[in-house]
Amino acid sequence: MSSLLEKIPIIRDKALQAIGSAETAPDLEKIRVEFLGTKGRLPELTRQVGTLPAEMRPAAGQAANKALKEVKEAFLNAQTVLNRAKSQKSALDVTLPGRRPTLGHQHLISRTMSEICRIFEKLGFTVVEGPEVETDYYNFEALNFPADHPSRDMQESLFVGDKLLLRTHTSPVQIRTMEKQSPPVWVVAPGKTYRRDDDITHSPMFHQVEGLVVDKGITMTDLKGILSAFATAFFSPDTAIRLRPSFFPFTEPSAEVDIACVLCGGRGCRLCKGSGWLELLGSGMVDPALYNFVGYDPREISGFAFGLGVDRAAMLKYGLSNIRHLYEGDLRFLEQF
Ligand code: FA5
Repeated sequence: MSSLLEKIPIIRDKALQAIGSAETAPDLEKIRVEFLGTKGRLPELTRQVGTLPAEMRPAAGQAANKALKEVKEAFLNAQTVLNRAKSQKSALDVTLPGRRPTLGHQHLISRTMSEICRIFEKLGFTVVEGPEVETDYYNFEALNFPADHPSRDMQESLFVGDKLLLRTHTSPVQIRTMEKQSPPVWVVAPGKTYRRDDDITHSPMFHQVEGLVVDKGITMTDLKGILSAFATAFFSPDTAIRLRPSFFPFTEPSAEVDIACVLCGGRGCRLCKGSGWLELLGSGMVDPALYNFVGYDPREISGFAFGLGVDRAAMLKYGLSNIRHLYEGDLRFLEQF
């Protein structure tokens, strides 16, 4: 009995010392097998307790169980410490190649929109905004659209409620701005617009920049001068523009504005279908009927407005053949810009 009771702390101390000096997981495993394994030294002592006379067993059994428990705990602690050290070591492996953070950049549309606004800001315009969900009043009625105009039809515009629709153009911002401020007005309004359109040059959601100038003595010459200054700043210094008669319910007279073809410079090519010109935007002199809606006096002021397709401008500037490239989110395409 006495020799077993003496042996238990000796073996326990040996085990604890070995565990304390183990530096690697394999070392620790060897120690576990030697002291705690099925045929290990501590379970062997526990078995020997059974061979003792009955009166000696309780004290020896308690000592053996206590030693076994202490060694198991020390083993588990050492295992945790070694595992932590291993994972920290791999996290700090300075020889591994670094991970470069992927740097994003502005989408081509956002960049084009900002660039257009910056050019007009330099020409004295202020940037304003309006809602994308618009009322029939601002999108049509106050812009002089007749009640039976096809764009008021569900088939043409995207209605979201009774007399509530996704704006089909940025022109409602003209009315909202004139309601809020008196002349002189020199504003551009960038934003998203929506139509039931879908082909290689038309998208159901696209972007426009609206321009509105209302001031004393504004004429069509000012319209042409401003848009010409824009075209040379945005495309290239020798870009020519031309005005073609057109119709919009809210401008009179109205004009589509074309730029000289960005590919052939006006000589005629595949892109401009031989005409030498590419359509860029709609524009015109503000129809005096609009001034009635906002309380301006047409005898004192006059104005012009224009609506520029941002997607179209980006396509022309960067030679894109399909508007869908702008919306597919393909990084191979987007990263070129
Ligand atoms: C208008 O939207 C008028 N509000 C523009 C205007 C404003 C005229 C102020 C007069 C005064 P239009 O429907 O032509 O006009 O559109 C203007 C431009 O938006 C087009 O030249 C084209 O560049 C672009 N655009 C029109 N529909 C789409 C579409 N579905 N996808 C991409 N771009 C489009």
